[in-house]
Amino acid sequence: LDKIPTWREENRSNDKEEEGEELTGGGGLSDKVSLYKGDITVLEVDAIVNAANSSLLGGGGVDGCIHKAAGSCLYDECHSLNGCETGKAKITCGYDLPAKYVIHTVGPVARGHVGPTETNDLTSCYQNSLRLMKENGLSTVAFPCISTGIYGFPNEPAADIALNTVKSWIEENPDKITRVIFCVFLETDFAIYKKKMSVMFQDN
Ligand code: AR6
Repeated sequence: LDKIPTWREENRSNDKEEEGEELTGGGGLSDKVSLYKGDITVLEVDAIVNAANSSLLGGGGVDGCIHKAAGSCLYDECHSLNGCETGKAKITCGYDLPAKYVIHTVGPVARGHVGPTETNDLTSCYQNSLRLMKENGLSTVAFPCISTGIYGFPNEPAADIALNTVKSWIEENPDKITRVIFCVFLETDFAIYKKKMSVMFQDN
């Protein structure tokens, strides 16, 4: 985790290094979030979030990558969980992953449509994942862009939901979470998150 800069650190090295500007304090919102582009299965965090389906028995996309990297014990534990409803989340061990736990959440099947149901369900995915973090005393987590792949949730509104929900949660639970990594896989999502985070996390 030390290798992944916080949003504050990243923006300091980009913009302010040459000016030699001293940074004050810390502990702001931008110290608690990171934008990382790449494979979520390599991240050494307390928990990575899986964009699963309601069977929890694996599939394609990030779900397939996580099951492959975690090994068959993950499948066995998932098999014992009796599935998961859309918007809900369940936690398992991380097995062969560097992450200690996997939080499996089921995003809405949007197929390009964003209505109140899709919006509420995707918001619930982030909230219920963060709630499980809190209940299990975990402090570092990485989220993929839930529902934006096979489930077809448009990228831009999905990023708004992810960022706003996480931001509110950190503000309401300031002592619980020390780092949330937004783990994007595609260049389009990287650009969307970068633009939005620059506006939302300005205390750097
Ligand atoms: N690390 C991080 N992000 C990834 C990785 C990875 N290794 N691989 C893909 N992504 P998707 P969904 C990104 O389709 O839309 C499965 O079959 C990907 O580029 O994985 O919620 C499940 O079993 C995209 O940005 O999840 C379900 O049936 C994001 O992860 C269904 O897909 C989510 O894309 C869930 O669909």
